[in-house]
Amino acid sequence: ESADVLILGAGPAGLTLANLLHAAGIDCVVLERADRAHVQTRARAGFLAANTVRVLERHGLADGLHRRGRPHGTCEFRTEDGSFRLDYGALGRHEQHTVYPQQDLVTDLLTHYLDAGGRIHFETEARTVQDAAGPRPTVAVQEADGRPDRWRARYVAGCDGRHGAARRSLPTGTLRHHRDHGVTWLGLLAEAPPSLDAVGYALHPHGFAGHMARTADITRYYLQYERGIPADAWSEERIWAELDLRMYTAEHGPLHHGRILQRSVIDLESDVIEPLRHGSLLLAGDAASLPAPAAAKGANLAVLEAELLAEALIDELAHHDSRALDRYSRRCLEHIWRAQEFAHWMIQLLHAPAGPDEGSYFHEAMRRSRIESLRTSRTHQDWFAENYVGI
Ligand code: RFL
Repeated sequence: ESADVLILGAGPAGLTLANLLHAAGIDCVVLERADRAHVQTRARAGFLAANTVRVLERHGLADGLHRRGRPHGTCEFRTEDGSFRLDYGALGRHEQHTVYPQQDLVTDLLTHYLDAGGRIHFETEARTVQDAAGPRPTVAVQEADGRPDRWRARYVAGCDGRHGAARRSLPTGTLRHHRDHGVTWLGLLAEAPPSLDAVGYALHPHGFAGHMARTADITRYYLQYERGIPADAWSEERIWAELDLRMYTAEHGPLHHGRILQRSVIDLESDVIEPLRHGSLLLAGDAASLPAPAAAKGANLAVLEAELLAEALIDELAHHDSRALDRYSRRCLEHIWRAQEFAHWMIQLLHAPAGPDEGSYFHEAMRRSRIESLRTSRTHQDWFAENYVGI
């Protein structure tokens, strides 16, 4: 079996790419390890940057998020010293987020692609990409029934995330720049309406707590968590008690409590693959770079890179012009490192230092000063807003 472009993975990166290529008449197929129901219900990101919305609008993929997404432009910082709000939508470039659950975006992208006649194989796991150095790469797969198969292509788009086959198939010597920030979060989805009309970032001696709206009935919370402890170690009572404490509800009013629908442990790590192209194999989304979730950049980078990759592949396959493909890695890496730098800054802002600086008065004082600068300096606020929503 064959296609001009084999797309590994049906996440935001793979499905955006698939829609754009298919609309341009490029022969492509998506191979996805999971089944359709799993892909459409995997709750992860929720904050879409203005640029992400513009990309999706440009290609007629934004109907769902226009109907059900909600604009969002405020965050609130709470510390021992009090609280302040930043209307980031009115600062910097005056851009807002659109709150739209990732699984809804993925469902929209998938529906649009299938309605347009796009090809996808679920429950088909890519094992390895072979002969990527040359013009005839192949992908060894395992089908739903366990049968091995092999696909041929001219290009393989590795959009299969951080643990996918594309990364595994990179030649030895490929650079993977990795950083473990030494901080762990317990990520929670609560069956409870949002309790603030803002993204809440709380800095407490017990550690960071975060509040992010998802829908009218669902809220995402994060709690800084001890590394190595299983996700189910804390009872729901303990979780809500910690959230109440760290969000300073005594001063700022109660949180809506509710059932915890989902929990996961997230070690805050970042990495970047360089370069993102190896002959006929091109990486996009989490396969290319994992920005720590502290700055909500992952899904947004995935969509941005998918558009750049689609344009480059269309130039190459429809017009025999390979210049954009040659520039693809360099262009993406500029955005990736910008996002990485901001995520790193956010991690420093939200957490007491981990590792050798743990408990260091010097670092803690710098962190307080950084928060104070953000509270009082319009220039700093503009910079924050530009990076927070920007991509
Ligand atoms: P995905 O979404 O992981 O999709 C990859 C797809 O590839 C499939 N796959 C394979 N298929 C075939 N063969 C194989 N060998 C395969 N291996 C894997 C998988 O089943 C899957 O369907 O990657 P993509 O498209 O690059 O998209 C990246 C985003 O999903 C990710 O960056 C974001 O979710 C990160 N992120 C956030 N990003 C934001 O922009 N805003 C946010 O608010 C935000 N919140 C978050 C997040 C990530 C989180 N997690 C996962 C820690 C919140 C959380 C809790």
